[in-house]
Parts: sequence; C-alpha cells; structure tokens
Amino acid sequence: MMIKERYEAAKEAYRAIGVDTDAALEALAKIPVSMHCWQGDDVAGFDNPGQLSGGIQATGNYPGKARNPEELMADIDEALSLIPGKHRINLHASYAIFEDGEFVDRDKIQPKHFAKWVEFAKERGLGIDFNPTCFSHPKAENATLSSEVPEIRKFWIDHCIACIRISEYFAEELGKPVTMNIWIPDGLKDVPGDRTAPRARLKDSLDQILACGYDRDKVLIAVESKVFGIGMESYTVGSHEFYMNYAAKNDILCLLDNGHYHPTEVVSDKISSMLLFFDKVALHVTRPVRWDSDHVVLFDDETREIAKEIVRAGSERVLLALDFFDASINRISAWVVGMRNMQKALLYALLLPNAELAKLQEERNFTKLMMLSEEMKTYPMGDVWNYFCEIHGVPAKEDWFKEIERYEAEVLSKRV
Ligand code: RNT
Ligand code: ZN
Repeated sequence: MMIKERYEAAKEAYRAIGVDTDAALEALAKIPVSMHCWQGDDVAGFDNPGQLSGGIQATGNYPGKARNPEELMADIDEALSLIPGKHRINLHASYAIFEDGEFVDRDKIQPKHFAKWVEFAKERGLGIDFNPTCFSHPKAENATLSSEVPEIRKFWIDHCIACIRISEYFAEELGKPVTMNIWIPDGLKDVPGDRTAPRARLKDSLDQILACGYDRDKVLIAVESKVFGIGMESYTVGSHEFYMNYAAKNDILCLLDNGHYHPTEVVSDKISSMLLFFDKVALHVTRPVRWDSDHVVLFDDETREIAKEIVRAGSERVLLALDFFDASINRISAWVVGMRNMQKALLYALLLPNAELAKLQEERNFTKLMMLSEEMKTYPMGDVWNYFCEIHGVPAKEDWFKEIERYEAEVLSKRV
C-alpha cells in the first residue's frame, strides 16, 4: 500500500473516535521547533578555542563534527532537509562569526558578527532564537552574573546587554520575535557559607540587564534554572524558585529544561501551573539519563506528556526548543532523530481524543480514561506521520537515513 492509501485508512480509524487527522496535520505544520545549533559541534562555538565549561559536558568522539561556520551551516541544512515543516534555529553568542584575524570579546559583540546567520536564516525562511554564552570563557571560571568580583559581573552584564541588541537585530531583520534565554552555570561544589549573597547579586545583574531598554514585542527574555551542574553539585545560584519568582515579578519568561529538575520531578506537570500565571512558557526539551546528560530526545513517555500539555494549552503559548548534545553518534542523525521525535510526540498528542479524555476525567470515569488512553497507543499514528513527511517533501519512515550515510561517506568522513 502506498503512503497515501495507508493515510486514508488511518484517517478512517481516527475518525471513528472523533479525531480529525487532516486538522492534526495542519496544526503540526504550524508548530515550529527551535533547533539548537550546538548539537553540530559539541557546544564548541567559534569564538574561543578553550574547553567546554560550566558543568555541562558533551561525551563521545564520533568523527565529523563541524569545525567552522561553513561546516556547521552545511550540517544544519542537511538536518533540516530531513525534518518536515518550517522551524527556527537557536544560536549561542559563542557562534559569532568574525572577519579573518578579528577577535571581539563577548562584552563587545555586535549584530554584524551575526550577519551571516541572518543571511542563512533569511534564505531558508527560518526564525532565530538566541542565548548569551556565560560559559567556556576565561572570565567564567568561577562565576558570571553572580560573581563577587565587580569587573567580572560587569563583563557578563555587558555581554547579556550586547546579546539583547543582537536579538533585536534578528527580530528586525527576520520580522519575527526572538526568544533570548539566559542560562548561567554559577554554583558551588560544596556546602555554601552564604546562599543569599550570590543570589542577590544575580538579581541585581538581571535588573541591570532588563533596564537597558529593549522592545518587549521583539525580544522575549527567558531565564533558565538548574538543579546542579558537574562540579556544582551542592548549590546553583539560578535555582527554579529564584527564576520563577524573578520572571513573574519582572514579566519575563521562565524557561523549563526537563533535564534540570530532580529525577522524579517532571516538566510535563509544571506547564499547566506556569500557564495559569504566565502568558507563555519556554521549554528546552532534552533527555536526562540519571543526570542532566542531554541525550537525544526520544519518542518516550515524558516527551509525549510534554507534547500533550503543549497541544492542550495551545501551542502558541509554548516556545519550544530542543537542547541536547551527543558526540557519540552521527551528530546530524542526532538532530534529525530528536527533531522528528519531538514532532511525532506533538502529532501523537494532536491525534488524541483530548476533549473526550478531559470529559472522562470530569466524570471521574477513570476506568474508561485509562482504557482509551492505552488503546490510543496502538492507533496507526505512523501512517499519519509518514503522510506528513510526504506532503512536506522529506523522506518518510527510516528512509531518511540513507542520506545520512551518504553525507557521512562523502562529507563528514573527509573532516580529518
Ligand atoms: C545547560 C543548559 C543550557 C545549555 C545550552 C548550551 O545545562 O541546559 O541551556 O545546555 O544553552
Ligand atoms: Zn537547557
């Protein structure tokens, strides 16, 4: 049977339980996922030859990682050619592109250092999201926005303000708002002598950053908390309570990374609470395996639960980005698997009889709620997904992997 015929059969099966597959496909096409550039080069960036720091780690040594802007852009193109729909790219400040021999430190970077990215995004109709890079830098060895050293703290405040200017530039050039997410690694390995002072300094730094004056319609500033980092196991300055309160009081966004909470605490259960108090919430979808390991996003239970919350809340209220960096497998395949899985999870959620499930809960008919939720797991979603790939001109099923193998043989393997 052809993809289209299988889709028609699936459509009937879903129609019988009141689910409109055509509407689901239309809705899915309208949900952009921000694809993080840093999967392509193990979070190395271009502005600093040093090691990745800040308590995060890309493990593995798979050959072929992108070594410069041209290679990274080519790899992003390769990945996007295998992912259905129109998306966004998520850049870090460390991906600034300098002219030959030029070096500009992070507190002085300017929009022109991202002109090539704007050109790249424009040609492909992509949106851009942005992140200050407060790690992998000599001045980030101890602390950044919470530093006890005034010059260091000033340097990172200036960096974040420079990043707001660059975000405004992206928004103006592309005509689409930019999410600018601030994450800092600041924390302590062992029991603190003072938990308050660093947090008070972080609060003051953020106040200074927001006071720079920017267009809130163009730049959506988010803050990302964390529970711990490697070498910072005992105390994280930017904890969840810190940022949730800061964001609420200052009318900015809270970003929830599902690798940044205690292992049995789930982001899927936080979204509905956040959205009762905030207009929007930002997400970093990742896969923490025992710790914040940033494994590739799978089509697993928590990704599906997150997707259900997005679909039920209205996808325009959730700014959806991915955040993982696996250096142990083909990096482009990692991107494609993670992006397609996020989309599959969204499709899965769109193909649920959500109104019926909510009604069963209100009626306290938990027997039928469980039965129907479980039966939905073996409905022919794959046939709907394959049709989505076909109408968006990308290979269905596992067929995209042939292209990964070709690209690895012809391009990645030559990068030595
Ligand atoms: C780190 C945070 C942060 C980074 C990226 C590179 O734990 O999740 O979002 O992964 O900004
Ligand atoms: Zn993150």
